Amino acid sequence: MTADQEKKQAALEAVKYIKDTMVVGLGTGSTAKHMIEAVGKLVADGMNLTCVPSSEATEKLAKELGIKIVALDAIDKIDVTIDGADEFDEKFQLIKGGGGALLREKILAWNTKFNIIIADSRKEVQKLGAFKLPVEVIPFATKQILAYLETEGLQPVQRMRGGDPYRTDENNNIIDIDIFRTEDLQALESKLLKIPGVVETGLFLDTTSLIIVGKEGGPEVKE
Ligand code: ABF
Repeated sequence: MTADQEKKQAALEAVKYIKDTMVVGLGTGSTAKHMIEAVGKLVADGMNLTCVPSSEATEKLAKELGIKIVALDAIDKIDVTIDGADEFDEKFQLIKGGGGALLREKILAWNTKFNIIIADSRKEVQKLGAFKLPVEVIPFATKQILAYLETEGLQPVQRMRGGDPYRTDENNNIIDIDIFRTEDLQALESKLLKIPGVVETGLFLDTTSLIIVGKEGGPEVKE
């Protein structure tokens, strides 16, 4: 199976957890795109869903598919959020944010009762960090944070797009860092969040309820 076929398979398995009248968090990325298209079909078939997008891109796609979208502050709690990931390990620790949406994704996950991650098999790793960890920072502090992270041996690189600094939906910058040699991810998360100007990291260490992985023989549901 191709990675995209695995992504679609995982997405179609995940939407089975969506029930009528639920509030659903919609993730971001190419795997989430398959899920959003499937949610569009549920809505077209008459399911009454209220959805909260994790990015402007997801909001645009959802609206094109006729999905009812509300802002996070319009609801009390999200019933289920389905989102992708860049890497996950056996402890359900994730790296997210390759698509630049980590802040709103983490806010949705924190406000969700049941978080489902959908992924192709290549996302499963023994140890997080082959994929660089995205860290969202405010532009005012970016240069100083880059310098500090360099002294910490994290090999920081500011994410660029078309020759300019990448800007998130919240108009922040992203710095990608190498955490492969880091053993204590909880300690790293705390350390990063203490740096003035750091808004959020792409480490999702304890938010995930279920991981669905697309596989040749059928989706693998990890609980
Ligand atoms: C999103 O899913 C991001 O956090 C993550 O970067 C992305 C994975 O991208 P894809 O599904 O396109 O592989 O939630």
